[in-house]
Amino acid sequence: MDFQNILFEVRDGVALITFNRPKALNALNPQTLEELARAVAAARDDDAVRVVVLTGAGDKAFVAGADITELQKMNPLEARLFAQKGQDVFFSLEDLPKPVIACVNGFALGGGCELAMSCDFIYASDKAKFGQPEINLGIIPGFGGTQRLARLVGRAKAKELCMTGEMIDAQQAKELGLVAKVFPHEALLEETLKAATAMAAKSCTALRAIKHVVDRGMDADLKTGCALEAEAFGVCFAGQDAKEGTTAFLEKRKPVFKGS
Ligand code: CO8
Repeated sequence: MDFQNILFEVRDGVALITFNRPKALNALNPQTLEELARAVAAARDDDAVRVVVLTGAGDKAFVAGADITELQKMNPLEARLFAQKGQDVFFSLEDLPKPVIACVNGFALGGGCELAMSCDFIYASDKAKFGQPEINLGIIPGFGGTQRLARLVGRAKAKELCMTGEMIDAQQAKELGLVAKVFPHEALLEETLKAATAMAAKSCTALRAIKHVVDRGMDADLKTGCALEAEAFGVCFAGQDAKEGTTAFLEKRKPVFKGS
């Protein structure tokens, strides 16, 4: 595949997408968003890909936001369309029927924090920093940040972070429920890939069902969410993986999931 701003590789069932503009701290320009959209589609269409990991090249940044050089030139319509484009691409990560892990190796600011929040969960380096500093540029988050941050950390904390532009470290982000696990910086990628590879060996039917039910259920009332769960639970039993998993347990052996 022809990419200039990202790296895309598939190994052991895991697609690793690396934002690769380290000189601009991996800031998202229109071309990078377009390449991300293509990489997500490639991961969706490739049965060999069972889990996706996003990370940033270099030692400093995951993604330091939308590219401010590009933002500075935009008129209102272009800004609106760029925000919509980013939101569409980030929704494609949420809609991907496979787990997506953000491996946050440094700054995750503005659009970078919004990108990480569009993933299923975040593993962070102990050097990572999170924030929505758009307020310091006279603008607001535009790639879903006001909405996803409020859903993840609560309304008041989200408003505080967006209104002050304050950066928080990985440990604070974990305490807020934004980050699932924090690793020593040097171990982050290896630990994330280890977890992703282990997840790739699990039932992709069940993984898909968990993602769908948690995401859709969060937008619904409890009874509707539980109804979705019961329906998806039944769907798991329509395939071979549920039979294999339960039989392997009773036969005291490791299950081999085929993804049905
Ligand atoms: N865009 C473009 N270039 C950037 C960005 C960025 N977001 N962040 C860093 N860079 C560049 C710097 O300009 C610098 O380039 P150069 O070497 O050519 O001068 C290089 O990366 C290294 O950066 P610094 O020298 O600033 O490195 P420091 O270690 O001193 O500081 C920081 C690191 C704190 C991360 C600092 O670079 C910074 O504050 N960056 C901007 C962070 C930010 O404000 N992000 C939010 C951007 S707005 C956004 O994301 C909105 C999303 C929704 C858009 C909706 C569409 C309209």
